[in-house]
Amino acid sequence: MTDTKPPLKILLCAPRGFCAGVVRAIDVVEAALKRFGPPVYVRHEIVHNRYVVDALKRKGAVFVEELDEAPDGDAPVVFSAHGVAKSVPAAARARNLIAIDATCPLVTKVHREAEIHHRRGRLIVLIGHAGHPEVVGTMGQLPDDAVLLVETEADVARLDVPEGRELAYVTQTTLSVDDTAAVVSALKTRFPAIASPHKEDICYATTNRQEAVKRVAPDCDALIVVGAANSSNSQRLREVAERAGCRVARLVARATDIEWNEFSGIRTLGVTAGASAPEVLVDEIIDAFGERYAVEVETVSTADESVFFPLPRELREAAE
Ligand code: 2E4
Ligand code: SF4
Repeated sequence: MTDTKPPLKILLCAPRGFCAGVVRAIDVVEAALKRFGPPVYVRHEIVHNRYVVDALKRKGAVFVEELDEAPDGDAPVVFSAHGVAKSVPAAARARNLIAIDATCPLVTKVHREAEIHHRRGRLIVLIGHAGHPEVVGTMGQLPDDAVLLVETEADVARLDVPEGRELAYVTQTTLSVDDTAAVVSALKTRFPAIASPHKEDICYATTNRQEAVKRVAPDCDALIVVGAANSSNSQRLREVAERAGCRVARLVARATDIEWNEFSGIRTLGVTAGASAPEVLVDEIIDAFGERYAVEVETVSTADESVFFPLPRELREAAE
């Protein structure tokens, strides 16, 4: 039988999907389940992906939005990869809860940076998205009046900084590399003495995934980012594709979310995945295209990643 499906070239971005911080955060929940037994409470989605959350729920994890939804007693509470305000571990200590921190070490690095600048008397400018849990956590490292949040260049123009006050900036880890460069440049123009991070706060995984999309997007009729709508880094990948000239750039959680009419007549499709999206969902989406097209997959690699973060000490034995 001849295959009558139209041909489709899939350019598969590499790196894509899980980063070292996400692998560690999921492993923390698994190791806590092993060491303490279910239930293990998790404050906020451990990473922004329903599939991951549902899989952990089946193993005995219980997800809550706030610490006060977790009961008193021996069940541990894990803080999500996005980090938490200082008030959260403080409240856990006050209640004698077993608190386990799955904050990505690269988010914790930003927390410590902000703290050091604050101790040196600097006012902190945080570049990030208002209301995102990582931003709430980073702002919550310091007193309310110690951090000013900016999202755009226009926000920089509106900043109200007391005369003679020293400044430092830090950022959310999952921002658009290009948009952030513009905001940083506006900050440096207005406040030439502002202190910068030693090493960029946008993490290696965010940077590499955006770079790979930039490489493939100009060659694609459409691009799919596998990831959740509440995932900041995944949203940024979709924007990068759109700005790189991709006519159809969509963020898709599962194959059932694909609006097939948007993809009719395409010859080349880019595929990537946000840092919180498991590879099994990438496979699911490629298979769905395979049912409609004669698919040929080519991996386009723009960086090698070998970052690994060990588990928190108290869980290392349980994981072995
Ligand atoms: C922590 C920090 O921050 P974002 O919304 O992109 O989180 P997500 O859970 O989608 O990705 C993992 C992650 C966690 C990224 N940075
Ligand atoms: Fe950590 Fe970066 Fe992954 Fe966020 S995207 S969890 S900061 S490695």
